[in-house]
Amino acid sequence: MNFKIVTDSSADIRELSGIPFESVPLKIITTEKEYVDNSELDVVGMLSDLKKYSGKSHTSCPSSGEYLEAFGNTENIFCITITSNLSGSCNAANVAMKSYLEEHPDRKVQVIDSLSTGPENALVIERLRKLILEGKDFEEIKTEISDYNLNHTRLIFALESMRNLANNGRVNPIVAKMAGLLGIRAIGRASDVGTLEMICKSRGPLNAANDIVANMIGDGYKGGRVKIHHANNLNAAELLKSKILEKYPSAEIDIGMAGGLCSFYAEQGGLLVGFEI
Ligand code: X90
Repeated sequence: MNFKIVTDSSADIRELSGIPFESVPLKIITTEKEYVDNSELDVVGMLSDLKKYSGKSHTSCPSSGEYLEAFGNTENIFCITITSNLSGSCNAANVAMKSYLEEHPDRKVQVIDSLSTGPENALVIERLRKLILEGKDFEEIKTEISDYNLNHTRLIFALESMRNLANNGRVNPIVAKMAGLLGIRAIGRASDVGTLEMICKSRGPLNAANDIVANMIGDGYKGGRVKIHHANNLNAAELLKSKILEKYPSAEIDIGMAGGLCSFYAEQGGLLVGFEI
C-alpha cells in the first residue's frame, strides 16, 4: 500500500524524508513579479523586494489541476491545506479529490482542512509521517490525524505589521491598525474556525515572547512539541525558544524560516508558533 502526503506551501515544508511528499506552491503576486512559493524561492529576497514596493500585491492558491498532478499514482493520499476560511486551497484540493476518486474508485484520498497554517500544519504533517511509518492503515490514520489536528495542536502568532493581511481582506483593517504602530506586536491565534483571532498587543520583543508563552500555557501547552517559524527574525525565534525552555526544559522545539506565503502575510519580523496541547 503506497502513501503520499500532499500539502500546500503554507505548511513551510519543502521536503520530508521517508514518505513520498509534495508541496504544491501558492503564489505571491505583485505588478512587478510573481513569486512561486517552492524550494527555489528566496524568501529573504522577496521580503526585501516587498519592503521597497508600495504597489498592490496578492496571493493565489493552487488549482485543482495542480493538486491532481501532485496526487500522482498513489493508493492512499493525505492532503493537508491551509485553513479554508482564508484561502481557496482546501476547496481546490476537494475538487481534485472528487475527480481523482471518480477516475480511481479503489483509491483513498483524505483532504484535511488544518484550520491553520505554517508550523501547526507542519506538526500535523510530521505526525502523519510517523503514523504512516508505523504501518497503520488509512482509516486508523484518518481518525488519529483528525483528532491530533483539531484537539492537540494550536497556532499563536506575533506580527509587527498586518498590512498585507488587511489589504487582502484577511483581517479587519481596524484590527490591523494595532500592529501598525512602531514597536508593537499584535499577538493572536488561529481561532477554532480557522480565522485570525487577536489576543493582545505587546511592546518590544521580550514582552511579545512572554505573552506568547503565557497564551500557549493558557491554551493548554504542557511541554509538548513546538515549531517556531519566523519571517526573517531568528533572534525573536531564539528568544521565544529560551522563554519556553525556562518553563519546560525538556520541550522539543524546532526553529525554521517561514516559507513565501506565510512570510508575505506575517511580514518581516513575524513569528508563527505551532504547539501541541
Ligand atoms: O489563497 C490564498 O491566496 C492564500 C491566502 C492566505 C491568507 C492568510 C495567511 C496567513 C499567514 C499570518 C498569521 C497567521 C494567521 C493564522 C490564521 C488561521 C500567516
